[in-house]
Amino acid sequence: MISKKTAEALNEQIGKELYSSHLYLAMGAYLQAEGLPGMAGWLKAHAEEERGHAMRLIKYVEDQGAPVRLSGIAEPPAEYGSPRQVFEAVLDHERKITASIHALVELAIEERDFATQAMLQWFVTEQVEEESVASETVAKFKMIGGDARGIYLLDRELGQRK
Ligand code: OFO
Repeated sequence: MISKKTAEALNEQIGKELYSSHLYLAMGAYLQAEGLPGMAGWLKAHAEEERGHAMRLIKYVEDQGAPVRLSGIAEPPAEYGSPRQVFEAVLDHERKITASIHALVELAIEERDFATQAMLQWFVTEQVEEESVASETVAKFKMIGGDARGIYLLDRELGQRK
């Protein structure tokens, strides 16, 4: 059994994961409209992953016999200045999600809640991967600068994500 405070914090995290999914879907739609289907596909696949993160947390809260409470999902931005800005926003968002996961771990440690600590380890590892992929992509955009051929090739590369 998890504490009421932990259940509330996990429910908040579920809301954040669902917002991440929404955000990446909106970013994908923006890039599709910009004529970059590879980058759009990458973000849409990422949106699916975020939904998976929410589902993983929902299952854990259910398994602990605590109530699942879904909040409304805020409207994500629909416009960005450039494809590079989209991926900078992804990196920034993932850093915030990492901080949020770490705060959950801190709470679980404080409460000597070993099961929640163990469950959260998966998310701690996942966030390392998420930040690393986003930051590599931002680095590639910096290398390319405004070169249209570079953008075209990066679109193709990101489009290979399954
Ligand atoms: Fe769920 O990791 Fe990204 O946001």
